[in-house]
Order: sequence, then structure tokens, then C-alpha cells
Amino acid sequence: MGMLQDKFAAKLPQWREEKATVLKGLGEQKISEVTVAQAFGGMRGVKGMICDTSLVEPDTGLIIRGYPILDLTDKIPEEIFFLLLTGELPTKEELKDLQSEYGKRAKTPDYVWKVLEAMPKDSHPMAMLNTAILVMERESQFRKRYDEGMTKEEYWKPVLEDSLTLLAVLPEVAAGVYRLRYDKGKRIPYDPKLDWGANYAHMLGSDDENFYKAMRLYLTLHCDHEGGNVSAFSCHTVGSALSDAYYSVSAGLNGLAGPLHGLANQECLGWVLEVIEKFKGVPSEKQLEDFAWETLNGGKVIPGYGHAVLRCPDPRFVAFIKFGQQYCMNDDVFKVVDRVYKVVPEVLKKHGKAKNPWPNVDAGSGSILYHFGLKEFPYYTVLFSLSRTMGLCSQLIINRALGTPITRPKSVSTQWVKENIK
Ligand code: HAX
Repeated sequence: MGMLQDKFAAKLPQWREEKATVLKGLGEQKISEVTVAQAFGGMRGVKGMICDTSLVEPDTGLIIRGYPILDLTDKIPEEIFFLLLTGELPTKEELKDLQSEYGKRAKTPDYVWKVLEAMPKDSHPMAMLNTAILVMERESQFRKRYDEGMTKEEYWKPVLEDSLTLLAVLPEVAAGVYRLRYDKGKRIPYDPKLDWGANYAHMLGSDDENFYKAMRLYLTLHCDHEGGNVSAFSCHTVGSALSDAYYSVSAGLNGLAGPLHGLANQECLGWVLEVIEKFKGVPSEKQLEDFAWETLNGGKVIPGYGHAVLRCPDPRFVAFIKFGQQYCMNDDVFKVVDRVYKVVPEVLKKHGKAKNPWPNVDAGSGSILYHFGLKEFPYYTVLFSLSRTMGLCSQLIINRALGTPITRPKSVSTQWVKENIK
């Protein structure tokens, strides 16, 4: 077992005991009530599950295991995965150990490439990524051990095994999807000297040190967003049926591929490029304001703005803006993003519909990637997926370790509401 597994195993008894104590003392208390509007409205705001990896507060945004995300921007993604899973940042030795775990496992099976090469040329990169994850299901240690008959107490161990393998190969798979889908030439092999984020940048095709930095930041910022968002909840639900990590993560990432969730970053950059094309460069604030109204009056949303939970500028967006101000200030696309931030919140406030007029993470991320030459924006959700897999896997492992049962909320019919709610 590696040091990550050891740390997790050491934490587990206290977490199991904590859960038992909370359930014993507070099990019958209410934490939420559900209105008819919430039942019809995507269960928004209903507190109905537990997630300890991260918390999203409306007025502060993402907090990972007690650390506000803006305090973690100097960390690398491997440290973040360790933190999500164990609640502690790794020591230098633990970090090295995790990196060597990844190194040992970073070998994509050949059949994955054959399947991807057989897909139609115009397949969406997210469909390719998810197909790759699903075909790798045959590697699952969880399914093998389950078929052999392991005890419930042991479930988390092969889920962690599967998660480490998945995280180790995903940069190679994702970079392979990019190079295949966009005719970038031969795949670039994994470099054992590089960390997870830099390796991904390297395999995509750039060895610019600043691109390495951008990639580490990107992969850190998108790692998790508590338990109820579409991708986390889908992954959690599928995993609760004891489907293995390949099935569960793929389910979660299929949700991430939706335009109201992870795909928004592709839409967002599209909107910014439309602005630049229309105004033949960076528009004035007034021109931008008019264009924002044009979008809204056309019945469309302004991508990258609004959020189901947040009621403040997303700190992940703030981190990208800070990075962009340091590394991309001469870039027109970044300048527009910066300017949109000055204009659009006021427009949305006047428009009066969106509960949150502030930018979310997707409003900033694309411009940074674009700056470094990653211009195929339908690909952006793949990057998001790589990062989010850390959160999805952490939540899966913890839930199997704590014996969380199968998800099964109760639905009611419209007729039932009419007859029973007075
Ligand atoms: N532009 C225009 N209208 C918006 C808006 C925006 N950016 N955000 C919300 N609204 C509208 C909604 O469409 C809704 O209108 P209707 O009543 O006519 O249906 C109304 O304001 C109330 O919506 P809300 O309660 O504020 O927002 P929701 O919780 O329903 O939805 C969304 C949250 C993020 C889906 C929404 O704000 C949106 O569509 N934003 C644009 C797309 C986007 O940026 N998505 C990425 C979200 C971050 C993420 O998950 N990334 O993975």
C-alpha cells in the first residue's frame, strides 16, 4: 500500500466513529424541508446528502477541507487530491509517493486507442473521453474483488486502486483525445520527470513553463464543488449501486458535458470570440453592455455568469483573473473577459432574473487556455473533467469506506401533490 492509502486507512476509524455518533445523537433531527417548488425545481437548496471533501458557501465559494480555494492556488493537483481524500495536505514524502504511484500506473491500454481511432471524426471530445473511460472498465479491481466476494469494510480499497489508475492514465488519454481529434500528430509520451499537471501540458504538445503553471492552476481549481452538483451527484448515485469507479466517473463526466454545467466554458469562450469578431477587437464598455442586452433579449443566457449556489464572484474565477493579469494581459481575449466582468454583473442585476449576477469559474478559464494556444474550445470540458475526477473519486472512496447506502429519494406525482398538500 502507498502512503495515501495508509493515511486514509489511519483516518477511517475516527470518521466511522464520528458518523456513528452523529447518527446516534442526531439521527432523527431535520436538516431540511422540501417545498413543492423545490420538488418541481431541481431540488435546489434541499439539504439531503453528506459530502466532506468540500463545501460551497453562497458568499465565499469553494472551501476544500476547510481551506478557501484561493489559499490553495500555489499547490499542485496531486496535493489537492491528497487533501480531498484525507483531509490533510501531503508531506513532501507523501507527495513523492503519490507521484510515483501515478508513474507506475500511467500506461493507457492499447485497446483504448483502437476504440478512439474507430470513432467518427466529428465525435465530441467529451464523448471520446467518456468512451475511453468506459472501455477501461475491464481493468476494474473493484469489480474483480466484488465478484470474488470481499467484505463491505474492504470496498474502499479497490475503489481507491481504480481511482489511482484512472487518475494516472487520464492525462495521457485526454491528451491523446486532443491530438487525435484535432490532427495534432503522433501522441507524445508521458514524461516520468514531470508532475501530473505539467505532464498533461507536455502530452498536449507544449513545454512552455507558464503553460505548465496554467495547467496546474486549472486542474487545482476545478477539482471539486461539494456533493450536489450534476457531475458529483450523478457519480455518487451510480457509485451507490456499487458500480465501479469507471462506470461512476463516466456517469459524472457525462453530466459535466452538459451546457449548463461543464460545457459552459466552451460556450463562454464562444461568446467572447463572437464579441471580438463583431467589434473587430476589444469593444468599449458601452458596446459590451449593448451586446449583453442583445444576448439576453434574444432569450439566451450569458455564459459564465450565474450559479445555482454562489451569490458572489466565484473565487476560482478570481484566481484565473489574477493569473491572467500576470501572464496574459496583452491578449485581446483575456482583455474582453476582464472587461465583461466590469459590465455584465450590472446588466444582469438590471435584467433582474439571475439570482447571482456574478461570474462563475467558466467565465475566466477559457481565455487562459486560448492564450496558450489551446484554441479548440469544444475540448475545454475535457480539461475540466480531468480535474473534477479528483473530486468524484474522493467522494466515491469516502462513501464506500463509510458504507453510504444506495441513493433512492422518493418521488411523488403531480396528482399526489394536488391531493395531499393543503
Ligand atoms: N444569463 C441570463 N439569464 C440567466 C443567467 C445568465 N447567465 N443565469 C440565470 N439566468 C436566468 C435563468 O435562466 C432563469 O431564467 P427563467 O426563470 O426564465 O428560467 C433565472 O435567471 C433564474 O435562474 P437562477 O435561479 O439564477 O439560476 P439557476 O440556479 O436556475 O441556474 C445556471 C444556474 C448556472 C444554470 C444559470 O445561471 C445559467 O444558465 N448560467 C449560464 C450558464 C453557465 O455559466 N453555466 C455554468 C455554471 C457553472 C458550472 O456548473 N460549471 O460547471
